[in-house]
Amino acid sequence: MANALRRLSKCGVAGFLPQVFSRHGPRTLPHLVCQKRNNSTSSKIKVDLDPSTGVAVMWMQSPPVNSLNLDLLTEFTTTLEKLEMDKSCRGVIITSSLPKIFSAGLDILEMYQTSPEHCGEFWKAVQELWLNLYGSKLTTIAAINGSSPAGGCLVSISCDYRVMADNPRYSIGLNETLLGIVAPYWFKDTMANTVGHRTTELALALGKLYSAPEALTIGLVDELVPEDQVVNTAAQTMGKWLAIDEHARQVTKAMMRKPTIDKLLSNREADVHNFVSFITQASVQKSLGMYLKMLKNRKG
Ligand code: CO8
Repeated sequence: MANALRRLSKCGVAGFLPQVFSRHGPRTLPHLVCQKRNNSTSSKIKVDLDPSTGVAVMWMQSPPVNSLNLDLLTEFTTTLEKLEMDKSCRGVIITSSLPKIFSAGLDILEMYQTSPEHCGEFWKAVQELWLNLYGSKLTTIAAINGSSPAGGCLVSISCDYRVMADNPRYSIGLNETLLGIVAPYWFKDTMANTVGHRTTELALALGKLYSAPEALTIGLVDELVPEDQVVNTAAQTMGKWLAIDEHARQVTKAMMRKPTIDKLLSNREADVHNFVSFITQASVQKSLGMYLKMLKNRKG
């Protein structure tokens, strides 16, 4: 289990990393990334860390649609873990370097006509990403600069705050039922923790993809801004979050999220088993095949 997660998961309502606050102290972040350090470029994620503000920007850059395949999932988790351990980093903005797309969600090809062993490995990587992101002690903000269905929505709602491009063509939601599959309970829990039970029930049952304005109305995102201001607005918002007492914020986050995280932690293997036996069913594979075909036909 990742260090970051252990820290947040074990965090009670007292005594969580008091030195973090005293080391950094509250401060504001007026503007994004002017002096960058420790920047690294890997194949699917680019990281810009500004030590003067303590803010890193993670740019997903996996064309054509940032679909979360095993490589991207693994790199995402590793990158986040490194930032968690970097004492100069206090907040992460997650965004996309691709036009019009935040992330197309889980890569369907990882679940379609692959072996049960591969599906299991893939699902563990999905769990790992969520556990690390939802449980991160860092402040996390999604700068959603394009469409964000299914797993893309999960990444977004696992962050502390969401800024989305004000474009009705961009959509976000957990649309799993449209693929003939079922969002796992921890996807559902994360959504319910964000928008409430009844809205989640409707959203999941109907596989609803909300346009950006609709997403704002139901509280699925927190703020809409013009497309070219999404990352900068996220950075300004980050400044407000980083001005809060670090220890108090982290303990509060742990208090809100720990029960949801613990539910999966105590049940990980069964969750992998359930996923593999569900996704490898002939009827589910047929639905995925039809959905992939529909995506291709839509082009023509
Ligand atoms: N996985 C794999 N390939 C994808 C995916 C994906 N999620 N999304 C798009 N692609 C492929 C397309 O098939 C296409 O391939 P090709 O070029 O070979 O024809 C290519 O990416 C480009 O796609 P588009 O032409 O559709 O690109 P657009 O810019 O027109 O549209 C969208 C981008 C809006 C993202 C659109 O591609 C889309 O709607 N994609 C599908 C999104 C989706 O429904 N994702 C759900 C994934 S499932 C998930 O995340 C949670 C699963 C939980 C499982 C639980 C089971 C128990």
